[in-house]
Amino acid sequence: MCRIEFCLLVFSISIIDASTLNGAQPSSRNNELKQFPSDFLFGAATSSYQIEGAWNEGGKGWSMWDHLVRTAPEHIADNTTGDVASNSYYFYKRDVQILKELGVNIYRFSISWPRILPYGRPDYVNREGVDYYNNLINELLANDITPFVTMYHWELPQNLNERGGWLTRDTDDENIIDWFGDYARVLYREFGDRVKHWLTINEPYIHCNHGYGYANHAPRRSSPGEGYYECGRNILLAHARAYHIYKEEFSQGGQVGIVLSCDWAMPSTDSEADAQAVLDYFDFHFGIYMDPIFSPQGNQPQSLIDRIANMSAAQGYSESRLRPFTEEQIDYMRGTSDFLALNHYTSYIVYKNESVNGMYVVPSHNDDAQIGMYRDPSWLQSISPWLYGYPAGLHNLLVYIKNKYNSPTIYITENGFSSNPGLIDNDRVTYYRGYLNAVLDALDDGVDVRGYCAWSLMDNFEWAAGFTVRFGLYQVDMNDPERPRTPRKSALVYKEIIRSRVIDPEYNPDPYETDGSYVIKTSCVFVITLALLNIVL
Ligand code: PNW
Repeated sequence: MCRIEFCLLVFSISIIDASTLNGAQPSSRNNELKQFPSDFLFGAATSSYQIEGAWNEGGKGWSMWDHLVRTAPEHIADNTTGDVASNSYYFYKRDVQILKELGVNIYRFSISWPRILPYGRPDYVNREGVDYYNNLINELLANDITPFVTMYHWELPQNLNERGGWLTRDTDDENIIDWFGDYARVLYREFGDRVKHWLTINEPYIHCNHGYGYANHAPRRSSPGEGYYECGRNILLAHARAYHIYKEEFSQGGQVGIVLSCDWAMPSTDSEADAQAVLDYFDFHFGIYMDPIFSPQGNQPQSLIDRIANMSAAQGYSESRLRPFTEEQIDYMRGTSDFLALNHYTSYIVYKNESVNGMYVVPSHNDDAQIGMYRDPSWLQSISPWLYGYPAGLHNLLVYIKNKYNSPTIYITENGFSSNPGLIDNDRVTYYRGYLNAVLDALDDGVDVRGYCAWSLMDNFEWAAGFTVRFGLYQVDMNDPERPRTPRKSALVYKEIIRSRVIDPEYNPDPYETDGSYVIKTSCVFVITLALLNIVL
């Protein structure tokens, strides 16, 4: 009996501990009583390859990610694929239910290019793919949820990848700018009567850096000093093409924007060199994409153009590795975004580091930027090596964008934190509270930020990290064919913030209370443990 009581005690202490933990509330100001405006839009985000599954069903063609996971499976941390993922192709109604449960106003999802155009080109449209997104969009609208639709979240049709993809040249007869424009036209035609918020391309920096610079993502090219810039150049022109097609060929009354990622950077010391490193950080990560679209003069920052030209000349190139835009192209890109869709996750401390030179065998954009970066170990650390929480960084970034770019309309389209599986995700709760506080600070400072999407609605295929890293407000059991979605503590906290429009640091929900299966599972474990103990002892 005594043994059983001891076991019971240990067991109940562990439950109490887990459910009463409450994260600290980092906030630069006291926002506890402050409310989000009634028209501020809350949402959650996902992307097609990361959640849909049905990789070769419903008439879908191959994307370059389908190709990567079958030709280089060892490159994915746990050798997994997005073949099934959260299986949203079949369970999209359940996705809409959980969005409804959360009470969000908007859902940001992406359309898989090869699900609509299996071979990439519009001469063959896959009606089953169109039906899938029609069903999803209609289900969202029936539930009062506004779709924010990303046209391209890294799923280039493999067919177009093999024809040069993001490395084709705008002067080629066949090029990605035309291909992307033609694809965008199909999307406006099929869905534009109901979709009024279009996001053209997700994160040129991350896509080009990982896909064409350092070979971490599809199509795994290693060309950090040339291919990286070519990819970005094409993305800017392709985005502008999609924008012009919408404005010139359609009158659907919606808006079109681009999704840019930007983290915050602060100087390591108060030296002039480190102040320069901060300027360089923003030029090389953000200005390179932001200025051509959002600055009044257009084009990429002159400081960046000069730096890369000088570095290229010193390396023996006859022309800059950053190919210049023509005057016509500069005009074509300027002003082509009705809002900025901003993805933000983390911050860096940066310092001038000219000796990056030599770290890489070939020239690279990191080498061109001449900066070193690190984090303060006291920042909230996730399980992704690149992701540390520092909420003031978001506040600072939003104010920086307002001041530098004449106060564009901003939607935060991604912000989130990674963890291991488990429903008690106190660090994620701390992260979201901190970052939403930062948004309140920015609203106070007059930043025109109109909405916020948590990344992610649910666990999904985290690219080269496979399923080893979880970003979901909802946990997804990747071993269960039904892929049950279960709210984590962070989902319940986010839901309450959306409902009350206030961040209550005391609110401490218990996710297990909402999931009866936990009680059954833990009771079983308990009974089995007792039985085993009785046998052994
Ligand atoms: C974004 N970084 O990528 C993507 O849009 C999502 O598909 C992805 O799942 C999510 O963030 C989480 O990773 C990023 O290194 C990848 O700073 C890396 C970084 C930022 C964003």
